[in-house]
Amino acid sequence: MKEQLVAGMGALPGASLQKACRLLVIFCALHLLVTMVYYMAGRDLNIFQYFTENQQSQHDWKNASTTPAAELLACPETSPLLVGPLNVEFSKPVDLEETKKENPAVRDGGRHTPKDCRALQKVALIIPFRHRDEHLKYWLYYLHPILQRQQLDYGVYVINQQDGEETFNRAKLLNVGFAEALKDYDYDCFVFSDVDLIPMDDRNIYKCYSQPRHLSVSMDKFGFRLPYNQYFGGVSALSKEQFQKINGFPNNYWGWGGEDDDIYNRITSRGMSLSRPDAIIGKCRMIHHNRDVKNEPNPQRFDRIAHTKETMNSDGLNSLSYEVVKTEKKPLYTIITVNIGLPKR
Ligand code: UDH
Ligand code: NGS
Repeated sequence: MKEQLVAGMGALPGASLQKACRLLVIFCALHLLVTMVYYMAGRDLNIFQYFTENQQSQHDWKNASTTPAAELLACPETSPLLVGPLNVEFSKPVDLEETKKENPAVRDGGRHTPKDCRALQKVALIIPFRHRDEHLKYWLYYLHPILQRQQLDYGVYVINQQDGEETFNRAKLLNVGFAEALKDYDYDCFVFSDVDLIPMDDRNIYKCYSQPRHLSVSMDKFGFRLPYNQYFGGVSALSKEQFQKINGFPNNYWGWGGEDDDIYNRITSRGMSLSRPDAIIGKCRMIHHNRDVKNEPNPQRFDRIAHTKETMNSDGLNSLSYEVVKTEKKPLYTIITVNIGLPKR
């Protein structure tokens, strides 16, 4: 009895000691785990952001050492660099060497990639062009800073219709721009801009949306509103898929007018609609000029836009033919001079 009592009294403290030790070990393990988690988080927050923000994190992570660009976080949906309304005027002439100095991050050929984040879109800017050097200077002067603040991975392509007797053909030049830009880089978005249109607000983002985008919705020459609801002229943006879905733009609008209405018809006949900024963000200025020679109003335009549905399947990207005469990578843009032929008689 005495022995039992002694044994019993001795067993009690031993068991609680064991229990206490076990608790201590668990506590230490937990402490170690928590410390490690905080240490990792403090050392490299990117680990956590990668898994939440980056859907393809596993892929990027694996390739991080070989492709440094993939290590960058995706740029935010809204760039923090935007400033909003801009003062746009055309009184002082532009010196392109100065413009180049003011935009040191723009690479030859007019290419730019944000350095602190991975751009959400790769955008080719396509400008139809002939004999508008002064306008091009203003365009480059105003647009390069805007496009950089918009954090786009972009390139500027001026498609120059070869000098000669041919009538101007805006839409065909834009088709050429699409085809040529894709040979240069894996663009996923195409912004087609007249050379004489400058946005007055950098929140008008030169990128693509889920529907084809009309960007020049509020032009000074139309009293800062649309001239008509279906208007799609000036500046527009289509993703590669949207552009291919409509078989590109028409090739057979020679001279002024109607090609933008044809493009509108193509978009709606393929079940798409237009996306647009509001009339404040969409404000833009046009550089005033006289009518160009060899770009007289096209008398066939009304007949053509009445038949877009029938013609669009055989006139467009799938019937595009041209000859590149010269490609030059200038410090702020790539200029591609092309022979686009003559209207069919
Ligand atoms: N373009 C050229 N060179 C030309 C013709 C057109 O570069 O010879 C390009 C240029 O990018 C221009 C775009 O094509 O911005 C559209 O040209 P457009 O002539 O259709 O358009 P815009 O609305 O002029 O600029 C229409 C005639 C304006 C007459 C004004 C009279 N006051
Ligand atoms: C329409 C033209 C469009 C042109 C728009 C604005 O009448 O191509 O005017 O022109 N459509 C036809 O002629 C069928 S503008 O005032 O900018 O010269 O874009």
